[in-house]
Amino acid sequence: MPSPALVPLPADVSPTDAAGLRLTGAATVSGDPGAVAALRELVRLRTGLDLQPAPDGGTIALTVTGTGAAESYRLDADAAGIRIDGADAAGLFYGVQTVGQLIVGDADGWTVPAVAIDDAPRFGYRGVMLDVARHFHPVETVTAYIDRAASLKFNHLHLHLSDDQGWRIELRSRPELAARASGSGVGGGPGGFYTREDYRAIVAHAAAHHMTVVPEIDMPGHTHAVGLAYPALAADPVRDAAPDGELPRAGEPYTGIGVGFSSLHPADAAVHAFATDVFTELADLTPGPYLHFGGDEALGTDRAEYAAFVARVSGLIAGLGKTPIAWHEAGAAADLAPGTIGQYWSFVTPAADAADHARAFVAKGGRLILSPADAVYLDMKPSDDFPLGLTWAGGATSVERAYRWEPTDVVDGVAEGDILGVEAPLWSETVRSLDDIDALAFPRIAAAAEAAWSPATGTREERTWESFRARVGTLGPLWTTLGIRFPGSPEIAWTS
Ligand code: TNX
Repeated sequence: MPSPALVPLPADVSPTDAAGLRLTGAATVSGDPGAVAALRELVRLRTGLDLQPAPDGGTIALTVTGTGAAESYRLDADAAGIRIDGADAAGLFYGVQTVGQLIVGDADGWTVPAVAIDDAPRFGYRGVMLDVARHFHPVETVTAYIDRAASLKFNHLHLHLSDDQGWRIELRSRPELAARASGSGVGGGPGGFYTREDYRAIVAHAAAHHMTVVPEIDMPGHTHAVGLAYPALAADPVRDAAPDGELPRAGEPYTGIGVGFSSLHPADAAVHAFATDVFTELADLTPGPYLHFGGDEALGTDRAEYAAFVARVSGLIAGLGKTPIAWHEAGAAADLAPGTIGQYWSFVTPAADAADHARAFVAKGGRLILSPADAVYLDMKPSDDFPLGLTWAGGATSVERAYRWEPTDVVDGVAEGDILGVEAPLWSETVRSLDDIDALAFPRIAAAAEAAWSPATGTREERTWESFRARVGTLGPLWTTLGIRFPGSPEIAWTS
């Protein structure tokens, strides 16, 4: 019996020769109310069938057992029915997502093959990042991306909420940010921001899909927009990295895609008061354990002042009871708060100081989130002729390149236990809509999901590019019914 095609590959799949379940409108579903609702919705979208809820003993029985590894589940399917036992609500939710991928249609209707699956994630942090600063994306786009990511068993949504081009969240303590620094984006345009209620709605939608929101306010660089609201806090633009050659002007919106020219005055008391207000309010709005403070590409900031600044901000966040996260450059700061998480964004083969900076987080009791840009930066073009995306991370990133890397092989001296997880960022310089998001993210987001969830490469027969390529090709019909406008990547043989 061939294994059913699942992405991310489960820890253990045992197909059996027995007949599978014929799924009809007569099937019933019972158990945990949240999981019952999620399964009914998924089956309705995929098949049009309206499964009837039953008090107990349904054809499909969904249970939270309260024992076993976090986020794990056991799934047994045969001709009589399907039983899913989740260790916790998240594990049960992931079992339901697996059912969504198991359903196959033919001329006679819908079937779930007979199978036994024991599944648990490799990493506890499985993230996607959406840049809502370069182009603002409304709440309904963010919630749609949450739905997509959760279906692939991602459990963190990192929101890049501020950058040179705009500030995207309303804060009571600093009202000028939303009022004066949010009205534009790359290429001009209307910009936008989330009200506190919008942000809470995103957090709630994420939580309902077992995802934790990780908000990022990037500093001391990537802060040109702060100067539109609070001119005294921002240094004059110092370095022209804009491809069109135009140096941004202090106090005027920046609509280009250059990086590295902006900085807050890192040693000013007024800047520290600003950072305190911003992260205190963000901590208050955010139930999750992490606050990300950026720290990347502060090319115009004095090195010693940069180190003192990121150390201070990491301590501020730790003092608020949250775990700080920073891009790996912040590893250069000797006094970073112990336990700060580093987000590695160099290549699969580290460039320059990146590996040293990454190891510095581990040396201080922190762990790493791996986002190697030449593998999992979803904003890279998938092929040279693709209309959207960038190419700086070693040229176009094929699906194969997105798949073929192993987390423990990236930074020497960093072991499995030093890795908190894997995150696939989507920067939005060229991304204006949900269609653009789908076009760049899919199908490579599924490769990132497998790096984050599935057993290490080389430990399972099916944990290979050849297997992945075949498995992901079968998800086309499911993705289509979920409304995902994925491009027909020529590297994949799609099932129609
Ligand atoms: C680098 S990755 C950046 C972003 C850009 C991205 C474009 C990182 C920490 N900084 O500012 O949007 O490249 O791919």
